This record gives sequence, structure tokens and C-alpha cells, in this order.
Amino acid sequence: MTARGFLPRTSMNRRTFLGFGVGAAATVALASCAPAPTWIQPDSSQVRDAERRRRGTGRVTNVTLTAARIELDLAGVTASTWAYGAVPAPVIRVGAGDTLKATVHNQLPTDTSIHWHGVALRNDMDGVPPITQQAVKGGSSFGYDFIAPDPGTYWFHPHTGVQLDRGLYGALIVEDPAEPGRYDNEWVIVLDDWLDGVTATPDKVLKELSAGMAGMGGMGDMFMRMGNALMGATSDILAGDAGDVYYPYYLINGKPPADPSQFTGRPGDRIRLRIINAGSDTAFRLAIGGHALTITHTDGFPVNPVEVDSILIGMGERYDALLTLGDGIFPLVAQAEGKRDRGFALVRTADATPPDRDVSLPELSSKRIGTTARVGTATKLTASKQVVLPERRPDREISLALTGSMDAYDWAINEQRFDMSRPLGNAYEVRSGERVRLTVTNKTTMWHPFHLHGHTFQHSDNGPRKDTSIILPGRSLTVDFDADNPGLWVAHCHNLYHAESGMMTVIGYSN
Ligand SMILES: [Cu+2]
Repeated sequence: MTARGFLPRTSMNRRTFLGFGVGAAATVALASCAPAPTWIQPDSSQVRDAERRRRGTGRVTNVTLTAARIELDLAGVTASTWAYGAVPAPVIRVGAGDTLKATVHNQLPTDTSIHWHGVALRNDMDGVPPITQQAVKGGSSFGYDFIAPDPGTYWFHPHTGVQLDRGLYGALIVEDPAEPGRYDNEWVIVLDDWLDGVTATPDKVLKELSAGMAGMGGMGDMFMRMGNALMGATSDILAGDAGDVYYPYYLINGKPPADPSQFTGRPGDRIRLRIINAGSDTAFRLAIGGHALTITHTDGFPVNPVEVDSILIGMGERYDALLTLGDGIFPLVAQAEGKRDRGFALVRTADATPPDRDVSLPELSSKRIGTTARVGTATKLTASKQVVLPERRPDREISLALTGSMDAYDWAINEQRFDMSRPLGNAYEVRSGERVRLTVTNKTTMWHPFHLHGHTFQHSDNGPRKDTSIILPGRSLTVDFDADNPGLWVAHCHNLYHAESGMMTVIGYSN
């Protein structure tokens, strides 16, 4: 489905008048009629001033990240991949308001970059070449240096090609000095869909997908692998097609089910989970056998606590949850939604026989006996009082339609495929100080995790503060944000292959 009825904002009247369908030439000609905004560049004084206003603590954490080839052991299968020394990279921890100085040494045979996902940081440190910086060339280094203003669970990964679908990712935890700390321990859980060095490289997958699936019609609802593509992966919770890519493994903290990660504690301990979906094409639903989970934060920001049996996590999303450990050994399952496979780890508080990695969990069944399913999704959450955006009428409204299809693999925003060679060609303008209302409508037949850089928006109706939100097919999401972080910010689908194929745009500040 390509949503041909949709008309981009700049050309609505003319296009209707001219009777064009999706005439690319008409769009280009009409776009050039509008006066070009004077964009606030990443190296501008406004960006430096915004950083000064963040009033950091002055504390500095220095880290070094070397992007290089490594061998990853997947229960006896060796995957040659790229990583920051380990998969995931060692956790980076700073306090809210602290400065992170991260030096990346690029020992890869190609360009790279690091994006600090979810952090409202200075624009020139956002890691999106060629928009916010030049690419870090192979054999060279780059120093990221920024204040991390808001506490929460964040992560980092390249914003260069499809490198994220290798092992180049890690957690960034920004600790809250005012944290009540009513838990005994904290576990960082990074989920990933894995293929690099096993079935293909991400670049090969992108090439295959880009050819489109138009010739693959007539397969009906059959679930099957075709090359590195996956057909018929559907999920009720995601309201249809769940993903495009076949992965041989689903990893929890870099480990496959045959060699599971182990989390240990004492019975009765209260544990804070910090869960990050670092996958590229897989939504995970996470549950721990025999345990309820109380969601406390999403995308770093607190919500009014909600108790659930499982949590649905799209690519790029994070959830924090509390649980009280039982006595024994329990399965921690990250079900790859629609893909008929799972990530698997163990939670251990006593010596006991571990559960089978295929064990079925009532927490993951769609209907628990005697009750309704309690699947944690963002739509069930409300922002905690201290992070609710103050009531305000929006100064500007921007409508984005997610468009494109598997057939042509022509993922786009408002039918305009993002072009890195002219990144501001279809950019949307905002101005400092505005309250911006963003309505994102999914005109496609599959779900997309929509991510905005540099800001944490708020879902309508007092919903959660987030930076990455699942939008189901045919549905709209309305969010508000305060334009308080000048610069040029990309907004895109966090399905890596969709983003790289064109489902990306820029929301830029202008003078
Ligand atoms: Cu998408």
C-alpha cells in the first residue's frame, strides 16, 4: 500500500489543481517556490548558548570507544563483526548534568559516527553525518563532549549506514542524584536481533530488501524465509506485519539462548530493570516467568507505575521496570514478536534446574486464565507529574505521514524518501521557544517505531514522555514538544532498514 491519496503539505493545493498523483517533478518545482529558511547550524552560537544554559555539574566522565572488528562467540558459532570491544559495549554511567567526553577511535574499514539516542544534547554532538558533523573516517578519531541533562536509560550506536545491525551499541545510564533508590540492584538488559557474520552482513540485507518484494506476492500468509527476508511474520499486538528480516539469533546482552545470560540475586530483592531494544527489525515482548513487572519509566522519563505481565519494546525504545525476585531459577524471555523465536536468559536466586529455553510462559500468552492479558505498551502509560509538559496551546503543527511499502521498499515520510546528499531538501521548520505539535500518521500496512532526536516529546492526553514510539498501521500518534534545543534534528523510523531506505526527515530550527 502506498497511500496515494496523501498530499504533502507544501504542494497540496497546486497538486490537487494540477491533478498529479505522486509527481516527483511537481514536488521539487513547488518546494523551490517557498523561501528557504535560514537554518540554525550545528556549529552556531545558538547551539553553544543552549549548552551553556544546561548548567552542568562540572563533573566529567571520560570514556574511550574503539570501533573495530571482533569475533563474537554465539554458543560455539563464531560471528566476525564490528563492535566497541564487546557486544554490547561496557555500560557508560554518568550523573544527570555531568559531562561525557567520549573519544571514538575508528578502526573500521569505513566511516562511522556515534549517536547518543534519546539524550537532549547539543546538536553538534548528536552524531548524524553529514548533518551534525562530518563522518569519522576509518583510521581517525573524534571526541564527543556534551552535558547529559536528564536522568534515565539511554543508549548509543552509529548513525552511519546500517552499522547498528552489527555489534556497535551499548547502554548509556544517566543516574538521578535525587533517585529514591528503592531497589537493591539494577540490571541492564540489552536486546538485539543478530545476523552479522552468521547469515549475512547488514549491507547485504539492505541490498536484498531494496530490490523490493513485489514479485513475492501470492505467498499468502505463509511464514517463510526468502534469502535474508522473512515473509508472513505477523503479530496481533503489532496489528499485522511484524518485520522484514530473518535473524538466526536473538541475543540478550550479547548471548544466545544456547548460552544464556544469567542475572543473579537473592529471593525478595527488588530489582530495577533497564531494558533497551537495540534490534534493527524486531520488536521484543519481554517477560520473566513467575514475576509481574512494574513499569516505572520509558525512554528515560518516569511514568505513573503500571503493573504488567510483559512489556512490548520497539527498536530504540527503553523501559525501566521493578520486580521482586522469587526463590528459584526463572526464564527471562524476549519474544521476537511475529518471528516465532526468542531471546532467552536466566534469573537465578537459588540452585535449581534451569528451565528449558523453549519453556512457555503464561506471562506471554495473549490470554491468562481468569484475567485479561496485561501487555505493557506506551498507550497504557501516563507521564509522572514531575515531567508532564505544562499546558500550552501549540504554536506550530507538523503532520508527518509514514508512507511506502514492502513491495517497492520505498519507505518515506510524506512520500519523500530522505536523501542524505541533500538532507535539508524536505526539512520541516520550527523556531526556538515554540510548542510544537507533531502528528505522525502511519499510512502503511506495517508498524513503525518513530524516533525524534534531541527532544523528549509527550504523547497526547497526558501520555508518557518518549523519544521513540510505536505507531501501528493505519493509526496516528499526536505528540507535543518544546522547541528548546536549537539545531538540525533527524526524525525517522527506528527500523534501521526503513530509515536507511528513506523513512527519515529533518526537523530544523530556523532563525
Ligand atoms: Cu519503519
